Amino acid sequence: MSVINRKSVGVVLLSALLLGVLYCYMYQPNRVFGDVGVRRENGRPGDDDIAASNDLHLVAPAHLQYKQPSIIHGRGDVVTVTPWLSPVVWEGTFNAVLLDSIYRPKNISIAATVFAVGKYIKFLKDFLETAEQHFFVGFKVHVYVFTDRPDEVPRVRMAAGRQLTVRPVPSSQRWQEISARRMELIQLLIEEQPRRANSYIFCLDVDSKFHGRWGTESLGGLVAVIHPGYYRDDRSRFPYERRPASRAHLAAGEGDFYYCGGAFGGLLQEVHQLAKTCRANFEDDAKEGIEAAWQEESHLNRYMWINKPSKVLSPEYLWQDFKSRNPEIQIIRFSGVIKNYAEIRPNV
Ligand code: UD2
Repeated sequence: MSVINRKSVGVVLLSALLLGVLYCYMYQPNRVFGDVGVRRENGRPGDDDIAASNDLHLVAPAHLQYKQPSIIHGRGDVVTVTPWLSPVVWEGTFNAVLLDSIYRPKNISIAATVFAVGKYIKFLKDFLETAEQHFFVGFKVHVYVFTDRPDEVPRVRMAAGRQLTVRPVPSSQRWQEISARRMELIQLLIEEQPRRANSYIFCLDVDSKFHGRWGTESLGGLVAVIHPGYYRDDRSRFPYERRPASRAHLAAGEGDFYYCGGAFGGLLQEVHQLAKTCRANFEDDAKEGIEAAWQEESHLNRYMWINKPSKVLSPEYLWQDFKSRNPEIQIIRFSGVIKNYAEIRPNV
């Protein structure tokens, strides 16, 4: 073997050795998941060869004490689980301290979209101020305001870890278009976001105020809110799109609940799928001259009939100020203000 060949073999062997050392260093379990020094009692991913999903794995602090949960006593006046076994969130069904302790170490981030086009800008101040008091307090929140009046966006003091971004959008002469175009803009916003686990988004109506806690209990893959106007009704009375020609249509005997278009959310990837599908169906309907009865709300209801939400929020999460409170509504967390449609909409 020549001197040069010997040198090459030496270099190759040395490189292989270095790569081996590097591989062992990177793939020691505790290093990958970054929990060096954490005791094994919490069973975090990293302690085993197979990692658990960060979202599904709910780790509580070791010494947290809270009221004993009961398996036989609970809310007897409302249904707290759907037929496909997703929780329905009502006051009294969750422990806020426990949930916050579980989610805080996960470094979650919450985006919220809100549209304030035309005269609806006047609702923005109350929306933002009350969100500071009640919406994911103590967590990372990024509010995206879509408006055609960026200069009129109010300055609201936000706590550390919370921020606001204004996105200019064109004005419109039709309220139906403003409401429906939200799906497209939500889809595009999500496509810009970095792909990371534990990022959630909620899409909310601006003509509303927060009155009570809206926090980690609302987190889930795909999250729907029961519309306050129809939750005691038979489904034959739900205002679904009924014309078979529309891609939003639901036939008699179909549909679980009537969900509202004014609040929905979940993990970024789930809401992206929802927004993309509703937008495509809305646009394909439009090409055939059809607009669903309640625009994107109708498409959302069709979507949720096929793609069952993994968490359902009770009407506590979107009430309407003009409605008197029913006995099962122990707290109103978010509620639509009374408005004069003729005065604020661009068309009737
Ligand atoms: C219902 C839904 C709403 C939507 C609509 C059907 C609830 C509580 N509300 O509300 O989400 O599904 O039916 O289209 O479920 N907007 C503007 N400028 C306008 C008009 C609308 O910014 O000129 C935005 C604003 O964010 C508003 C949202 O669109 O909150 C919905 O419009 P709306 O509140 O007039 O619709 P409404 O009350 O019929």
